[in-house]
Amino acid sequence: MTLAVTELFENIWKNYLSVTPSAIRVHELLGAGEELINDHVAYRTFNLEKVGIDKLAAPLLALGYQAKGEYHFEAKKLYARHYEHADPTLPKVFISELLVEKMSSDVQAIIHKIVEQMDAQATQAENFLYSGTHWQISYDEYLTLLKESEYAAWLAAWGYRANHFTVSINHLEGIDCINQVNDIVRDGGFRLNSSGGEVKGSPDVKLEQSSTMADVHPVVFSDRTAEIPSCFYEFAKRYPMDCGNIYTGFVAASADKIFESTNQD
Ligand code: OOG
Ligand code: NI
Repeated sequence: MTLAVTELFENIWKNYLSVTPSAIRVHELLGAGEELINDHVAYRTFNLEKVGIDKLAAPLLALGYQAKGEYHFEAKKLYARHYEHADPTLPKVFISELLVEKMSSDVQAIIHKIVEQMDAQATQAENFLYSGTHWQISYDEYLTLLKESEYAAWLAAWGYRANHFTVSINHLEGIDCINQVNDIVRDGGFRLNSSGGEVKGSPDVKLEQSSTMADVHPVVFSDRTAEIPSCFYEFAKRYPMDCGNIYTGFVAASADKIFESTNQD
C-alpha cells in the first residue's frame, strides 16, 4: 500500500529532523509557528541498478510526480534529475546519483560491498525514502570514501533520507528577499554555506538559493561511533520567466555549491 503523499512527506520530515535538530529552530525563525511551503527536498544515491535514481523515483511517480530537468556535475561525478507534481504546494524532488564507475577501484569496492548488503526488495518498502542505511560500514571505509568523494561518504553514512528540505521564500509572509532570510538565519546562530558566495544564482537565472551548513550528528559505524555532518536546510527564491510562469527547474552551477553544505570544516 502506498502512503498518501502528505503522510509520506511528514514521515520524511520527521526522519530528517531526527538527525537535523537545528531545522526545528530555523523553521521557527522563518515561519513563526506557521506552516512553511517546501520548494523541494533532495536525495542522494549511487547509479547502480539496485538503487539508481529510477528506484527512488518510482514511489513518487506512483503518487503523480513527473520527471522534468536533468543535470550533470562533471567534477563531482554526479548526474541528477528533478521531479514535479501537478499540485504546486507539493515539494519538487531533486535526486542525484554518483557515477560509481568513475571512482577509484578502492572506492568502487566499498560501494559495491555496501549495496550488496541491501535486500533486493528494500527500495519497494513503504518507508524506503526515510529508511537510512541498509548496510554496515567501518569508520576507515567511510574515511576512504571521504578522501575521494564527500558525496559518497555522506551517502554511505546516512543512506536514504532527505538530505535537505528547502523553504520557499516566495511563500513566506513578510519576508521578500534571500538576503533577509540569510540575515535571520545567521542572526539565529546558524552557519551558512559560503562556497561560491552565500547567495547562489540570481534573478537572471530565475533562481536564488542559500543553505545552512549541515548539523553534526553521531553515526554508528561498524567499529565505532563518530560525529559527522548530517543534513542541512536550504532557502530558495524563484523568479518568473519571460512567459510569466515561475521557473521550476534547478541551476547546475548553483547546485554544485549547495552539495558542499555537507562538507566538514
Ligand atoms: C543536492 C544539491 C543540489 C539544489 O537545490 O540545487 C540542490 C544535494 O546536496 O544532495 O539541492
Ligand atoms: Ni536543494
